[in-house]
Amino acid sequence: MNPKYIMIGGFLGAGKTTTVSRLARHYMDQGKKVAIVTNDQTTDLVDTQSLRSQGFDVGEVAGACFCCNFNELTATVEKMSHGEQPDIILAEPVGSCTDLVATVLRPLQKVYGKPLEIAPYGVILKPSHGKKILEGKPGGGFSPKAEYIFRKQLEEADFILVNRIDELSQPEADHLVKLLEEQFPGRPIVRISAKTGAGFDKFIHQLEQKGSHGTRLMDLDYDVYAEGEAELGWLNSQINISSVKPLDLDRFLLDLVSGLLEKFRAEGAEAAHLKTIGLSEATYAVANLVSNETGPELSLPSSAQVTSANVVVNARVGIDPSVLDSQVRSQIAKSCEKFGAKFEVQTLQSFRPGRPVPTHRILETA
Ligand SMILES: Nc1nc2c(ncn2[C@@H]2O[C@H](COP(=O)(O)OP(=O)(O)O)[C@@H](O)[C@H]2O)c(=O)[nH]1
Ligand SMILES: [Mg+2]
Repeated sequence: MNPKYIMIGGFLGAGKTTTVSRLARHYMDQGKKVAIVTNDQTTDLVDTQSLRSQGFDVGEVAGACFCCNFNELTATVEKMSHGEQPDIILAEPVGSCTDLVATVLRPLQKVYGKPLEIAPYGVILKPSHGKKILEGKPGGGFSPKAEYIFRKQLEEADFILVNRIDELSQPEADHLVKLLEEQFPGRPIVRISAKTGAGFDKFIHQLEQKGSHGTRLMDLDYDVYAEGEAELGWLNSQINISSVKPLDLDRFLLDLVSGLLEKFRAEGAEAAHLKTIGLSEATYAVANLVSNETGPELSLPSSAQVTSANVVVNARVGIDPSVLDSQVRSQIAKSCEKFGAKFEVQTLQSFRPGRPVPTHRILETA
């Protein structure tokens, strides 16, 4: 059997990593060999650390998105095979990327020399930003160019996943489904909760559909796409913290995320996704912020008291990267002071994503 390539798309903070983790466990429980590939514009990825901590086999494409670093995607998958092909490859693209059918799925079928089964391409709708963007109301938190990317991601989907139904009322979920049906007709819509697993039976059924998938090619204005991406400040950092007295790792991460949210609000800057992981010996905790409105979430608690930890921060915010840089440095100092900890910034990179220049762009389905 050829390996099955399952790519899960969706905007920053939509729930891709949580979904990939749940799917990986599902396929491993069936005795399948699963390889996960994460992706980011630079190194020090919270997603990689989080998925590895959960015991998965994870390869990383860091430095450019899959579309602009296609050869690295295929090389990473091959490196992970260790002479034995995985049955399932789960790939998570960067949440600000689109045009993935033409730049990843078609090239995997037409350029990559090895046979793969391409699963139907599912894209996750992020309800917090999705509602505002699909309702077309001004002040959705992002500029029209960033909203263009959000919509284009949904347009190229074979099917759409409405995530976080654990938090949505039935009328709220129905409203989102109606907006999607009107604006993106012809794509099956599946309601899921990546957190609880609700709806995953229907979701997995979609992934098992046979036929030709990943072929929904679309027009895309690369100028608008590039400008939309470049409106985001991007920051990845790794910090070591230590304290004499044990500190509560979960509370520390929540304090860091809450403090940063206050700073974003003070600047009128919308968070697309802020994610943090604290790693300490055998334990880890993950805290996230997916929009200014929804507030901080402790996604994976550690319930641990620690005297040292490696903290990784990944932020994608509608703000100048140099401002984001100083906000993160200042909040780290503030949270460490509050918890009586010392810190050392190991790495910190902040920038605006550059113009996407895909390795391949195939605009024919045949
Ligand atoms: N309540 C709830 N939270 C979720 C769900 N899916 C993801 N999240 C949370 O949303 C945040 C971002 O999820 P993540 O998987 O990292 O998103 P990604 O950026 O698309 O990979 C994390 O705090 C997750 O715990 C869900 O179905 N329900
Ligand atoms: Mg992710």
